[in-house]
This record gives sequence, structure tokens and C-alpha cells, in this order.
Amino acid sequence: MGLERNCLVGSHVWVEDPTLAWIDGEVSKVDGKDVEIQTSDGRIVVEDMSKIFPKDMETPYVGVNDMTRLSYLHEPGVLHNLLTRYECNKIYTYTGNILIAINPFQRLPQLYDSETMEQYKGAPLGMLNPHVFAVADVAYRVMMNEGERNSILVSGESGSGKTETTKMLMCYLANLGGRVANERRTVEQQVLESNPVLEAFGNAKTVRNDNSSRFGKFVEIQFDGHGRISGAAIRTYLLERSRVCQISDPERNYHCFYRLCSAPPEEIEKYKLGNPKSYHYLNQSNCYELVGVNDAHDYLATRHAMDVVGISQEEQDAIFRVVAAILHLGNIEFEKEEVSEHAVIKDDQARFHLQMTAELLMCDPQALEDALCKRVMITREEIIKRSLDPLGAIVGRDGLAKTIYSRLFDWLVEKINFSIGQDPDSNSLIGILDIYGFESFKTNSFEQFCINFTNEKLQQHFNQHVFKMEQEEYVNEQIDWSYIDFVDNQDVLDLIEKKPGGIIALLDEACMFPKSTHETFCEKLYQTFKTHKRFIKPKLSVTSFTIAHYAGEVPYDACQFLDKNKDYVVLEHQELLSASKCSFVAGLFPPILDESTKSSKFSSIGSRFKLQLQQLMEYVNSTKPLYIRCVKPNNLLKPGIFDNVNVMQQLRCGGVLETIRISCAGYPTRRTFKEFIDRFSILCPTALEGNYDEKAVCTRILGKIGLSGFQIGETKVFLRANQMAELDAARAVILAKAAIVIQRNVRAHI
Ligand code: AD9
Ligand code: MG
Repeated sequence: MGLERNCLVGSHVWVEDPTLAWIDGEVSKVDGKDVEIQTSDGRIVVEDMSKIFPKDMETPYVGVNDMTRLSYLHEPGVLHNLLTRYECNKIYTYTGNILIAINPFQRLPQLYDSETMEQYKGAPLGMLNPHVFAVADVAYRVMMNEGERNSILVSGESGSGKTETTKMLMCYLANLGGRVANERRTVEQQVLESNPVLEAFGNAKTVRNDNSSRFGKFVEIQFDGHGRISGAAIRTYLLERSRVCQISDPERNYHCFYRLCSAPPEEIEKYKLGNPKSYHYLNQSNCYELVGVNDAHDYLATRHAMDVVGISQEEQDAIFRVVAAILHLGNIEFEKEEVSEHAVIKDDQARFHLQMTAELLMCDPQALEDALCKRVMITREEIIKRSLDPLGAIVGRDGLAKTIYSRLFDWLVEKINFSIGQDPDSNSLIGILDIYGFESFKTNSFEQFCINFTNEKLQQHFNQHVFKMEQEEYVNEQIDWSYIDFVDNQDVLDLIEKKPGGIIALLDEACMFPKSTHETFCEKLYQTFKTHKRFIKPKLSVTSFTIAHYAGEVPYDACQFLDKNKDYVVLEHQELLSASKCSFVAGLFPPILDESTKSSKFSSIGSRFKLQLQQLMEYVNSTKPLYIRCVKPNNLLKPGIFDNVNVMQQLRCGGVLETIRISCAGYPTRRTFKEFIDRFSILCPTALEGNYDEKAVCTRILGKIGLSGFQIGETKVFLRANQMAELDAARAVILAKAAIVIQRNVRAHI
């Protein structure tokens, strides 16, 4: 809501701008609803009065620590404040108790040194500059003093700094809850070193971030009665499996592959590895090296971190053997046998890789060849061995690589959890969530669907929380809040997860029905959600659909939804690897005991993810949440550049603007009685006469101006949207008159 009245010539305002999002200017003419503005870059624009916003001329030039302290709480004010602060390397800002963190894209060591850490210990929130340490400290104090469980929810788009922020939170907590003892492997060290291990296997370079986490992570840190870290549990969500065998330029596969290729020569020899460029799973992209990263060094660092988290030398050896085996596996090529057109191993080169894969996985090479080229069909009458064609063999090979890799990743998570250990007696917990932010690309597939579903869930939680906090503030101040409502996104959640009939349920149905294709799946969606206001059927395509998410519309390409939702291991692969002579490999493929799951083969990734999310939300709901919203200031990943339009979009997606909208629905501007009187007593100088009751003074001032709808609480004045602008306008008129009088007097004296 922009200005409705009181737009005077000479007022400073914000007006929308296509390249800068908002630009400031001065009103030069008012003609009914049309306002002419001279912008600060020297242009003249005309805009409707409802679309311009007042600019606060009294904000300090370094901005304000907390957005709720802005005189005008609106989009341009918020954006301008963040920009002003970013320009002086103040990357953290509060919006109430939400921390906004803007990625500096440069190391700011003084911001995180041990002295700074010390300062934040025990300091009340808001006393020092906004900081991620302050949030961690609040979580810790609340846990220690009030016995409440906390969760810190870090979100933001790819490359915005979630993982870095999470690591700083963990560092701070490890510092607070660490032991003095000189043990080599303390729990807190293990918690911290779990990060590089998981990053080696779960992070990769993408176009958005050189170290992008391709999985979601929730770490629960447990403390004992003395506030010392006594255990931890790590849960991960939905690793991107497709990356193992499919990458596009200029991205990379998971870091561990390149690191292993840069290992010391004796290991390279052991695994018969060569240049990364010679592996199909790596050479689909031309990017092998990262700027400022030394893979050989990182290989040793990964090994060290594995030592710390308690992965034995034998286990490490087996892990890297599996990683090497995947590279060799990807190089097994097939060709058509002349007559039968069946897939056969292409040439000597391919046979070498087959041999190496079998050797590294410690399984029988002939059995591996059969598992790659043939399928067993069990009919009622007989068991038939059917040969695959080369394309089928490639799909099978890639499926095997993905399965092995994702099981390896799960093993790592389980192992880390096991070695850190859980503290069953701990009631003092802090959970930290580092989860992928909302994604909308040119083509969006099943992964984006799951990611955006996660964000809808978190958004709902966030809205409810912010709304509740607002209400609490109103209750504390004993003011009426009955007419504030907020838009809920339950309808999108129903569309996705309702059982039966939501998109995930329909996808599972399609996966179980052998004749389904992505077209039949989409057709079913179009029929079912014909009138759903969050579902849009595209005009031209019959294989895609659009969901109107809270953060914007996202078109999904359904072509691989069915495949990506099916999590099954080909029986031949299962049998091959569970028979491995390497107990580590065999352990990744425990025998399937239940005959029924053996035959149905299908387990739904979507439904499992939905369940995981449900458990996560139940956990988060049982804790006191703290939010950190990370923002990526530009897509060039460079320091010093603040792209307004881009930042605006993220504030919108991250719910920051939603918070503001919720506040605006009520009383967006709050001022303590003292602040209010300091600024506005000029409107009614008599109000101060003989009156020392601040509340009464405020009431008098407001009465004099003739506003309505505001509320006077116990300690603060609560103003409705625009009322601050009206008060300021009245103040400006008085100040202008006073200036004229002064000028006259001065002239008279001369
Ligand atoms: V993704 O969704 O996993 O792709 P994140 O996790 O949000 O993403 P990440 O934490 O990996 O982003 O940050 C990206 C890069 O920004 C880091 O590699 C750092 O180079 C840089 N960064 C982020 N935060 C900070 C910081 N507080 N100080 C310095 C930072 N550099
Ligand atoms: Mg990350």
C-alpha cells in the first residue's frame, strides 16, 4: 500500500523502477492521483499516488540494525536499508528476531575471530551488532536457562551462504559447549569435522555455487546438564543422485571424484585411475578444476576429517575403492551384437574398465557383465534370461552407479552418527537446518518439485510463527489484534501432499501402473486439478504443469517424474553386490528378506521424502524456532555488487516481505512513548505542559492530529500503515512554517 493522501510537493519518495527495483526522488507536482517525481538520477516520472512510498529522511546513513526500527516499513525501505549496510560490510540485519545474512563473497575474518565470539557470549540479542553468533547465543541461553529446545532454520537460494552460516553456528556452539580437555577426538570436533566429510561426497560445483550442497541437512546438537556438547544426530534429505552419471557444462560431479584423481601416486596406482578427463562421468563437462581449490590438498583434508569422525583406514580404503569403481563403471561401453542386436561389451578398453570395476568392488567379472547386459524374467512357467539392447544396458549401468553412490552416502551419514554418538539422556537440544532454498529454473524436474515442496512446508511454519509472534507482542501490550489475518499456503500443500488425490499420491499410482507414461500422468493431473487455483495446465505442452507457489509460478517438466520417483534396485545388481567379497560393499547391499518387497520392487522417493519432511516439521514444531534468511547479493558471486531486483526477489521468496506484509496488516510502526514524543511533540507542544505521563502525552498528540485506528499499548504507540507518513507530513508543514518565520526574523534583523 502506497501513499493515499498527504503527498506534498517536495516530499521524498520511493518509486518503482525496472532496473533498480526502487528509486528515490522528490515530488515535483501533484495532479489528483498522479504524482510527478524527479528521480535522484535526474529523470521525471509520473506515477499513481498509491504506488509511491514515503522515504524516511531521518534514517542514519549506516542504516538501522533492525528493520522494525524503520520509520516506514515497506519494500523500498527494507531494500535500501540492506544496501546501505552492505556497502559498509554490515552483512547482518534483523527483521524482528529473524536474521538476514547477505553473502559478502569475501572473507571477513575480523567478523568471526575469537574475540568477536567472546563478545557475543551472554550478550542479549540486539545489544551488539546483528550477527549469526548472536542467534546461536540466544539459542544456547534459552536452552540453558529456560530448558527450551531450539531450532535454527537457515534458508536461502543456492549460493546465498546457508552452509557457511551453518558452519559458523556450529563453530560458535562448539566453542560454548566445548570441553577444555586436550582429547584428540572430542564430540564437538567430530561434529565440526562431519562437515568436510559430507561436503566431499555431497557437494559439487554448479552454475550457482562452486560448493553447492546437493542434499538437505538437519543437525541436532545435544548438550548435557552442564551445557557441554554430549552428542549429535545428523539427518540428510534427498541427495541429488542424477549428478553421479549426468553433469552439464560448466558444472562438476561430486568433489570426491576429482579429489581421488589427485590422490598421492601410490593410491592412483592402486585404483588404476587416470586423468579425470578420461572418465565419462566427469568428461561430460569441461570443468575439472575450481579456482582457488587444490584437489590434492582437499583429498588429504578429507582423509583427515574421516579420521576425526572415526572412519577407520580400512573403511576409508573401501570407500575410495567404491568411488574409483564408479568411475570405471561409467566407462564400460556397450555395442550391438551384429545379429541379435543384444548389448555386448564394446572393446578392450571397456573390458579393462569392467575388469577394474569388478576388482574394486570385489565381485565376479562375469557376474558383473551378466548383471549389466541381461535381465532375468520370472514368469509363471519358467525363468528366462533376456538380453538388453545397448541403450537398456547404459540405463542399467547408470542406475547401478547411482544406487551404489547414494548407499555410500547414506553409509557415511550413519557412520558419522554412530561415531559421534547420541546422548539418550539429553533434553537440551539445538537443531540446525541447512536446506535448499526455493528453485525455479528454465526446466524444473522432480528435484525442484521436492525442493519447492520443502519450502512450502517451511513457509507455512514461518508464517504461522511470525503471525504468532505478532499476536504475542499485541497481547503483551494489551492491544486489540482481532482483525489481523494472513494468507495461508495450505492449498498448495494440499495440492502436493494430500492423501489420496495430491500430486505425490497420483505420481505413486502412476509408478505402480506398468503402462503409465508421463503423458498419462499429466493427463490425470489435468483432470484432477482442473479447477484448482494453484494448478495451471500449460496451453501447448502435454508433459508439463505449473504450480503457483507462494514464491511464484514454477513450470515443471514431468518427463522424468516417474523414473525419478522410483527407488528400486535391479535384482541382478542387488544379488551381484551382496555377494561381494568385500564386506563393506556387501554391507551396502544387505539381502532383502521380505519376499513381497522383492517382487513389487517399487518404493516411492516422493512419499518417503514427504514422510521425512513431516517428521522434520513435527520436530521443528516442538522447538522454539529461530530464522536466518541468507541472501545472495548478485549472480556473479563477487563482492561489492548488490543487485536490487535480485535481492528483492529473494526477500519475497524467503518470506521476509511476507513478514512485513503480516506486520503491515496490523501495526507496522511501533515507537516507544519516548521516541514518539521526541519526534512528534512539535505537533502539539501544549501536550507536554505539566504532564509527565508519557502515555497521556502520546494520546494527546495523536488526538490533536485526528488519526484513528492506532493503538496505545503499555510501552509503545502502534501505528497503522501510512499513519507515520501522515504524522511526518504534518510535522514537515510545521517545520516549513517555522523555517519561514525564522527566515523573516533573520531578514528583519538584517
Ligand atoms: V547451496 O544451496 O548449498 O548451493 P549455500 O549453502 O547457500 O548454497 P554456501 O554457504 O556454500 O551457499 O556459500 C557459497 C559461497 O559463498 C561460499 O563458498 C563462500 O565462498 C561464500 N560465503 C558465504 N557466506 C560467507 C561468509 N559469511 N563469509 C565469506 C561467504 N564468504
Ligand atoms: Mg550449501
